[in-house]
Amino acid sequence: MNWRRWAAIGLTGAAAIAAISLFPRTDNDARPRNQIAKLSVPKPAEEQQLKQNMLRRDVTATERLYRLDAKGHLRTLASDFAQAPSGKLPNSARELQKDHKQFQAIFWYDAENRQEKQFRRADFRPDPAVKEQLDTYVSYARKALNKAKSYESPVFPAKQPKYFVSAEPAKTGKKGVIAIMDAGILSRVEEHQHKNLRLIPYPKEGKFKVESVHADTLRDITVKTGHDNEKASHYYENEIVVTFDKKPAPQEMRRIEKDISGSMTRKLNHTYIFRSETMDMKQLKRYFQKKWRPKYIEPHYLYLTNEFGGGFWDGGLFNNDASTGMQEDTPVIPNDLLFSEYQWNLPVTETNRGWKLSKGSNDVIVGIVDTGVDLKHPDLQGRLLKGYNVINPDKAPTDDVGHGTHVAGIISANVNNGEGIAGMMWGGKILPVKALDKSGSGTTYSVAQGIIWATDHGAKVINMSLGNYADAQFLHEAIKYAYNHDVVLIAATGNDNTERPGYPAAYPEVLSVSATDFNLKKASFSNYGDYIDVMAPGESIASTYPDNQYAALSGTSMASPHVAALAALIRSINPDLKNTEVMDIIRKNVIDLGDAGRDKYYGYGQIDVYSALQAAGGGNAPLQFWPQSIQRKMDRVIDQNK
Ligand SMILES: [Ca+2]
Ligand SMILES: [Ca+2]
Repeated sequence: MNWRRWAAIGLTGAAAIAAISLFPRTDNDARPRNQIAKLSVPKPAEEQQLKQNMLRRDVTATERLYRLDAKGHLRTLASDFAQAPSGKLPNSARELQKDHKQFQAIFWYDAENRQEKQFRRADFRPDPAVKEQLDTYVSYARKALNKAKSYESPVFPAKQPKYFVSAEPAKTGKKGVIAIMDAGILSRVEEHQHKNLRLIPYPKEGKFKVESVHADTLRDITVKTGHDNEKASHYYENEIVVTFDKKPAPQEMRRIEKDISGSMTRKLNHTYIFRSETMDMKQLKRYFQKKWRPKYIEPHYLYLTNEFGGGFWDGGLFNNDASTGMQEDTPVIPNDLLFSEYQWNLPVTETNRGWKLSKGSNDVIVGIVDTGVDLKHPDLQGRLLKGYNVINPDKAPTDDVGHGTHVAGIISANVNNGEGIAGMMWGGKILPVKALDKSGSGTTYSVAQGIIWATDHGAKVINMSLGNYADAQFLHEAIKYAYNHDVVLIAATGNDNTERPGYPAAYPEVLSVSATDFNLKKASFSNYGDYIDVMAPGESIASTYPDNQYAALSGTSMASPHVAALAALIRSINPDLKNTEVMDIIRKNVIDLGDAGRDKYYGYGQIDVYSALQAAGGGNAPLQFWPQSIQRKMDRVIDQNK
């Protein structure tokens, strides 16, 4: 399997602004907002081209975010510089470099006093060939500061961009701050998206041999191009998942290991993963079926991330100087640097209005089963719990891909801290669970274990921005375990523009999320079908990225965390609601899109945070829930007084 991605995005800032203004909020307006255009499936060559375009847009969008972020930091430094007593340099350059290693060198430049002081990081060692270009751009930056103007160089060298130079003047005099920025994030996003877009058939990075079968028939297939991925489900060739009715005794286990010339690599309750040195999956299956009659047996499937190359959105949303008051009709506008220009996804989901009802409680824990999270990102500080690394339990759940960090930021990047982006929650805690490895893939086992671990460690909501087209019973067992423990489970549907149901999204216990674009239309890559519950924004979503950076990415992976955050906000405003009630509120309080009512392209519609929080109601629970709600409150009071 894999979530093959394609898309044709022709977006402009004007279109994005139009989408917002076309979107007046009128309560009880049940009319559908747009009709689905006829879906067309691109041919493999077109698809490859579309993916390449997406990748370019993704890198462009990230560069824009990156430059804006750098500019914000430099303005703060320039203002410190202007206010510092003469002859004294502020400490802030060194402070900034400590946790933002992309600021390779910072110069305090003062033309009037003919002074310049440089702070270089120890790891800043440009090639001699690049150095000349660097010196030229720094000299342009000085000239700009002499005229009290800003400066930004292009990224260079052109073939493999490593740097750019940026400068901001202090408010007074011919002085200011120049920075040499490391632009390595651009090649990192490009490399990352090459894998995620499957511009290569499948990243053969696993430690073991990977094979593919047709998702429906389990017939062998060979995946040669990105296009072949749609029907394929990948699994480990020499491994098998076996669930016994009764746990094998130690001597039986020894017998199995001898018979298969292999070993049991992992186990969870009655389910075991076996790896053989000599047998392939089919031989293993025959062996276990014949000799041990297990409860069920299936390949050890691989799950991959569901993100897509980004588009880019260009245009201001609203004025940052607007009132930050909390009047009924004024959206809350946080001061996070990238919010106003890039985070189109919050106003269209009515998140800002929703904050008037709840900003999220720290009692609510959201488990993110993914590639881990950048535990040191400044915009996630204070939001992360210790978490767990399923891949390597001795290590912290650090993100070596970027995917999980991006998902975490959408839910709960620090809001109104003047840095980066605003998450959808001001409060709330993230439980990072690393179940996908550095190639962005994980297995039935690792994902199932991640879900169970998160459930056992307090997660009230679990986000799964990952999937596979094969229905794996072992994963379904883990899903049911979490569901029966009152967890709200949210999953991305996949990016193949296909009706084929993906798992875990298509399990009935899971709220499945597809992606909308800037125009509130189904994103061209987004999967669809009768199992879709709701839509959320999934194109060019700005969020946190490893090493204290920000990136714009697209995919149903980016849509899913919007709904996870909404579930957590609902559980903050009304902790008495059961998981089924939370899911119901999310489905019933939406912006209807496409054909009237529930339809297969938009599910119930796009989430509406404000309406959903109103319906969840805290002390004023909606009528349909009040008997249960009152009963549970009474039970709690009785329990407390026992
Ligand atoms: Ca922030
Ligand atoms: Ca509809």
